[in-house]
Amino acid sequence: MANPAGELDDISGVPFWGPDFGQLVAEDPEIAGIVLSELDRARGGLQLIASENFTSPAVLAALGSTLSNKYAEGYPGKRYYGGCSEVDRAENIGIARAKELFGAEHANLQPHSGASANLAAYAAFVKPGETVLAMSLPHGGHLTHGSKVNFSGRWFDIVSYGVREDNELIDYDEVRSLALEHRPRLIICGATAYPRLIDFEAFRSIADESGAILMVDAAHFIGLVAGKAIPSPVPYADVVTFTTHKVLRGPRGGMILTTAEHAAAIDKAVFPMMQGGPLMHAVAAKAVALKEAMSPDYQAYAAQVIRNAQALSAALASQGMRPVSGGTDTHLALIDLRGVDVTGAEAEARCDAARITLNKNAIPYDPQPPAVGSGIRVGTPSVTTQGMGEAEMAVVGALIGRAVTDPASAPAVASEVTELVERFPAYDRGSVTV
Ligand code: DSN
Repeated sequence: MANPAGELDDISGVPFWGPDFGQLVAEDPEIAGIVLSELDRARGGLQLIASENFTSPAVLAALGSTLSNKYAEGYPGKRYYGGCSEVDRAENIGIARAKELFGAEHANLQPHSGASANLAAYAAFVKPGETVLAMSLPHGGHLTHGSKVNFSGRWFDIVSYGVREDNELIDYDEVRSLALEHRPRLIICGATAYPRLIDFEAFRSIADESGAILMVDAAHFIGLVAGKAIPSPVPYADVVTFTTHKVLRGPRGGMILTTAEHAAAIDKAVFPMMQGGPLMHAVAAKAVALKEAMSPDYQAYAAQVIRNAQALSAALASQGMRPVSGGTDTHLALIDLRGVDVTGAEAEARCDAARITLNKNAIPYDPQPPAVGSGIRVGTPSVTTQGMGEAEMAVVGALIGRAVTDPASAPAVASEVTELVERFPAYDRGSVTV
């Protein structure tokens, strides 16, 4: 064996058939060119999509490894294929790290995505036709929380809750009365465009009162939980699903935490009910990200993500762009643009022309159709990874303001964006070489 565990002191001469970008350039220059131009696009502008981040070179190395080749249907020690000794070690390490980091009784690292993790949670707890109570998409929920065009809305009897019109906060009284009226089998909390903390204790008590399983879809904020910057849903939830590529800064993928009581049901739901072979390179990369998230540096990062979102939200508010609910406690702000008479779709396109990437978003009680939207969503995971702080967020807010309200300013704003991102590069020049 060329590289047994513990013999990593001198890896010179150890064959590692990992990423060799030169080979891609030689074999497929078309795709190689796209990889490079995407890197240029991402590095050349401000990335404010709240669900994106810049993952580390170590995570990318695990992702680009030969672990991608291994079939490993099943779980460590109980596989349907031979030759799983090494991937078993990677998955066991990842599971142990997830349990330690989140204080969870059980972890499943195999879901390919957040939607897959959610599908598995439904599969574990709900039968087709049974009732599920979840946050409505137009009020900040997720496609998999009951949208009619998704399996969740097609297969289950969905009852939706939302936010109050006056304060744009989750209406816990409404959640409770809907739960007692409809007696859902499953209650889901968690959102994609809700800037405030969720009261997990209140949801637990509603679930107990109505006899429901409580699922927290923590995809957006689990990285803040990992960094101890916000309270954890783990002590309250029966199951916590999430993606690993948002604030958590891991590879694209999903993960599930659950109690010992539900561990077997969740594992069976992930495999064999809805997935086949796990993506072992992604499982290993998740383990790497979890290790990174255990560091004091990561905790400082998570706290800064929130301070930056608050600074950005305040900077936008000072220009007449209203933060929904008045601000944010998390990594994202939802901004109502009606005060500056610009739609979400217009704002997204105008920012794009100025090298600022963000997304249009519905705001609660939005008069516009979803494809237009009255708002934008901005998030700070990526810019914080680049090292930006509150001072830079004030500048970013001003740049967004100019781009959104004056389309003619796009070239000037773009050149200021370039100057800013060159001072805070995403991936040091040289970390990716041909
Ligand atoms: N699409 C993700 C987001 O942007 O919030 C959620 O899955």
